[in-house]
Amino acid sequence: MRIELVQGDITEQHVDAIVNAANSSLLGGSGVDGAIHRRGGPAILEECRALRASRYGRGLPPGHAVATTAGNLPARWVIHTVGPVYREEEDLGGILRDCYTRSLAVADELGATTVAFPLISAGAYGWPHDDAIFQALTALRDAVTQVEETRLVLFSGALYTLAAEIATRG
Ligand code: AR6
Repeated sequence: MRIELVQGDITEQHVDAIVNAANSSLLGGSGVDGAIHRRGGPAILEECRALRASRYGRGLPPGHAVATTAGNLPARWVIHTVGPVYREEEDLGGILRDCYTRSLAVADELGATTVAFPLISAGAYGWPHDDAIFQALTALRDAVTQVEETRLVLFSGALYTLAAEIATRG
């Protein structure tokens, strides 16, 4: 699987599936979640509500992933995952890596071969940027999947530069 670093807005990515850094409620929020629902339109929220009613009445747990349509976005699907809230006193890196791995497993079920990820947990959920990038790259490099191309979409130039540095460090 090819891993590309891209600076930009995930809602503009022309890929089979984009991943949303959602919260357990699946009912939207700020950050990348807000942007996806705003640009994707109400179809995504309707499907999220249906998923809550049918399968996730108690919420989607951190580290899990589930797909909906992508509404008006250029992608075909949105894969919603919930990152862990950062806690210095607890190692939750495994749950953060699960977000990437399980999103790719959902992509495999859908038959998606190109997938774009945001930097999960690195905004409202407070994860230190360098470790969020490290965990993302580790999970993507270790993944066993049919997906051919993943893009890690960095929202700012500074995050992109940091990711490029961490990627070359190995
Ligand atoms: N495209 C790409 N990346 C973006 C975009 C965008 N349009 N918008 C923000 N980012 P966050 P989290 C970056 O807070 O930390 C929501 O309210 C952002 O700069 O979106 O997992 C949810 O509902 C940062 O680098 O997600 C949850 O309640 C990264 O995306 C909570 O926030 C993740 O920041 C999830 O928090």
